[in-house]
Amino acid sequence: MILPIVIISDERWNRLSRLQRSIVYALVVIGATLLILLYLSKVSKDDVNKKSRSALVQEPLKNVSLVIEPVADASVPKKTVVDIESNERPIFTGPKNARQYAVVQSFKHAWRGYKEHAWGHDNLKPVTGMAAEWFSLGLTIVDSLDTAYVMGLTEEFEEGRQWVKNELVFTKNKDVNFFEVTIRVLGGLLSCHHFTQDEMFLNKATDLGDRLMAAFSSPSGIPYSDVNLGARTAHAPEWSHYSTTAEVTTVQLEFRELSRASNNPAFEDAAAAVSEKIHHLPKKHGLVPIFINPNSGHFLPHATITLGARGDSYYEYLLKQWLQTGKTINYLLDDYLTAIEGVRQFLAKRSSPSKLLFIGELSAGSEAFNPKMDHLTCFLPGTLALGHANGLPDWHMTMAEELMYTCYLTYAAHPTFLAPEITHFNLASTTEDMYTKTADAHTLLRPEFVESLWYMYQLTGNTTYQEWGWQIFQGFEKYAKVPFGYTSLANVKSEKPVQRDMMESFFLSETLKYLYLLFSDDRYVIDLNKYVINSEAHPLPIHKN
Ligand code: DMJ
Repeated sequence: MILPIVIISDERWNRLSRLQRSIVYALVVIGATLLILLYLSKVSKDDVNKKSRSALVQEPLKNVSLVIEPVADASVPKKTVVDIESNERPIFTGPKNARQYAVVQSFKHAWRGYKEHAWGHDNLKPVTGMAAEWFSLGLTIVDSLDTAYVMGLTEEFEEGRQWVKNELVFTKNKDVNFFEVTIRVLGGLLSCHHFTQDEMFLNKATDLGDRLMAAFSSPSGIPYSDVNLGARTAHAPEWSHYSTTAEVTTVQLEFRELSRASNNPAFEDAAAAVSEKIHHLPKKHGLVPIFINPNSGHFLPHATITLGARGDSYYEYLLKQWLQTGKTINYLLDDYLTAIEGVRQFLAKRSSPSKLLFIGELSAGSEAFNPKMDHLTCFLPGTLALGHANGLPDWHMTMAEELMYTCYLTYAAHPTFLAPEITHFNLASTTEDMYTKTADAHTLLRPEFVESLWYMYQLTGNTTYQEWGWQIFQGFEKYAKVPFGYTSLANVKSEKPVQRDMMESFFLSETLKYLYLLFSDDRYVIDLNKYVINSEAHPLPIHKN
């Protein structure tokens, strides 16, 4: 429309009559107006399109609250969880305060004793300075190597790394426990690989994973308990036809991570099939008997139901697998929510006279309630708090806080400030809420209580949990520290407990790692939005799916 002005020269323009010039002006004005109208109509159309697109995108957000309820449809969108990029891996720079420094000194003391007296063997007997063998896999080194890394102990880490690289082999003709080797050795190697990106760790993990796969060769796919790594064969334990429920359901985080890291889905497929199979078995409101037959694929009817020994980490791995896979596998969340409701209905009771909340058991055969709680059960408050932080109901957190306090009292009740292996509760006493039988009064310096303290501290920021951890750490220092390391004790009720002369690998792998993290000023040093921690305290990255 502006053409007339451009192409008409001055001379010709001057020759036009006033009327002709007015017509040209009018044409230009009309053209310009039409152009402006056309432009405006296009902009408003785009705007409408954009608005309707954004309305469509937001539509599924209306269902966000579904996350706290059992979700039946796998297609419901979930909150996105971000894969950890290599440049986002945490950098561990060592202790930052006196308490962390004290824990590092404990780790160094234990490591030095093990190095001098049992290097390359599974365990140290820290009183006599002898070695103890279990699987002949240098268990203490492999299990505690990522703790050295997290504590910033570069010298110890390098010593261990060299041993793994040069000495760790899986070719011995020897039976090992499938679950223990998976959580301690495979889990340890995978954490070290994730943090360092050193392929040597992944190569070792893959070799081990290949050999452990023999466990799945049962008729049902439910793993056998024992694997001969050298021969690549597997079988049930000598004393039974059954596998332990918590054992067969506590390998999935590790096998999945191995698949993701090695690009071989076979590991994840075999382990995930076990969870799926168990998902379809009948249960008591989500609660499972502690034995399962790898031939038939069925639970042992009327076996004990407990969140302690042989049951515990079944529940832990339901939640953690759901988190590891970016909240995309809905039946895991369903099973977890149903089970925790089952815990509330059948296992959670209050003691007398103080009404302390505790988790009891249903006895084998009769299913009668037994008011006893293993120290192992003290993993539960941490797991409940983790679920709550990921959108699960508020009463899960209330239960976590109450159980945390009960677990604390199982320590505080004794002159050693250490907890026994098992605590019994009274349901109708007027004087004592809890008591310890002599046969149950030992301690292996287990991690579950300090593990839960760390979860509670990271997820709430409440420093009371740090104070409780510090009190327990004093108990370890005063009663369990011996010249070559830290020893299990026979009786927490005695101020002069008999020393059992055994340092469990989980004391370095888990107990000291959780204490170190608990005392960190930066409570997100290992961020629970980015990591799931396996049952042996080895951090593994969370994936998108
Ligand atoms: C560890 O080996 C693991 O935490 C396992 O799941 C349970 N028992 C010990 C520590 O108590």
